[in-house]
Amino acid sequence: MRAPLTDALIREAIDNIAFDGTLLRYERYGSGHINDTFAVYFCGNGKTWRYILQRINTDIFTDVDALMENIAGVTSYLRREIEARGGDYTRETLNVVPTRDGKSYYRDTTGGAWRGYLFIEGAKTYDTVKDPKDFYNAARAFGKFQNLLQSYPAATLHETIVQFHDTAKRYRDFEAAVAADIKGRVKDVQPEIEFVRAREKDTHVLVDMLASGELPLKVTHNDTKLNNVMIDDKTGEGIAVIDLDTVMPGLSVYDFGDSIRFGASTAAEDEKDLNKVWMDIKLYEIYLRGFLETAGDGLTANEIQMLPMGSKLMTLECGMRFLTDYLSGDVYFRLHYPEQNLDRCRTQFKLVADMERQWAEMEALGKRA
Ligand code: ADP
Ligand code: GN1
Ligand code: MG
Repeated sequence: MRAPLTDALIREAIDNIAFDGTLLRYERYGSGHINDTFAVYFCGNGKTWRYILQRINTDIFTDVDALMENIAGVTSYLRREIEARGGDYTRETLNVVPTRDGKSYYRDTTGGAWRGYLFIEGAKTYDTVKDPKDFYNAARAFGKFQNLLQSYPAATLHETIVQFHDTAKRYRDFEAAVAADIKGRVKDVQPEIEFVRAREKDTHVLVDMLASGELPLKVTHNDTKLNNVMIDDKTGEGIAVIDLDTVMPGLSVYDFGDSIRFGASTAAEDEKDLNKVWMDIKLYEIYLRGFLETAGDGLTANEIQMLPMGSKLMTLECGMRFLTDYLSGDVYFRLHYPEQNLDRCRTQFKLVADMERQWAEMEALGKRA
């Protein structure tokens, strides 16, 4: 378990990372569910600037050396690619700020692990699609990222979370949580449990295709939500793909699908009013177009055909994970209120049902593309 976050602990981390300038203040930042993220403000010579400081979730990422080795490898590779194209690597990828003794992260006195990043300025992440153009540009950014990573030496990557998107294993974890029922919540979520059980067979489809060689194993991002891509304030382009903790070998169709799960929804991930939650087929079409423009050449016919299934299974898996966490006493995802995981799981299942309703159209869009 991670120690409670105190000002003293945050200050200790700030003091030990080689940030420039005189510290002004820090604040919680962003809406990620996993790490503790802060913006830290500094000044000097009449200017102010900021960095990102993160306490890594070591309950989830237990091998921080392996995790940071991946990040160092991927970011330095991307830096070379960006420089070769005349781009600005300080904005177009993450840049780790080392600790004062030259390491990639700082281990605090409670065992917590902290890292610093250059702050990517002049760009934002979005929690919902406000302008479809942003979603199109996010698609292009994730597609390009996926394409670039195809020449990355996969064998050097550590698996930071084992079987992260093994949907069949996620199903078994869900059944184990139902059987254990440690919080006595099973009785309250029967419709949700039945929803998942009715789709047990689906959870095998893509992992089976991977096992049989019908789908290739690629280096993928594995957490392609809209708020993991920085959209440039001026150009609207997806300038940088961030949150690289889960870059690992995986399925390209899951990277596509996770973006659809989050960004093609008409409502927030924790919307309570399910009448507001739909999968917007127009947003699906827009994302598909952007993704195929940049990643399309590297995709096989089977991958393109399985994009709808990738979308449905990433959404089902995420719903199962929220439900499993709810049944297990909310130990994984950060909560802002008590029943949030239940609300989150319900939106995901509503989206799955809505994808099933629009299945023929989703498939037809892929064929026309
Ligand atoms: P989590 O794993 O908890 O989702 P992220 O790495 O995605 O953590 O960071 C959370 C949020 O912080 C992001 O959605 C983004 O808004 C912001 N963020 C992270 N890194 C940077 C950066 N280098 N520059 C600017 N904003 C960032
Ligand atoms: C987490 O870290 P963040 O908030 O970008 C989670 C994803 C889920 C997502 C659901 C390492 O993503 O797998 O899809 O929440 N990341 C991890 O919103 O588990
Ligand atoms: Mg994130």
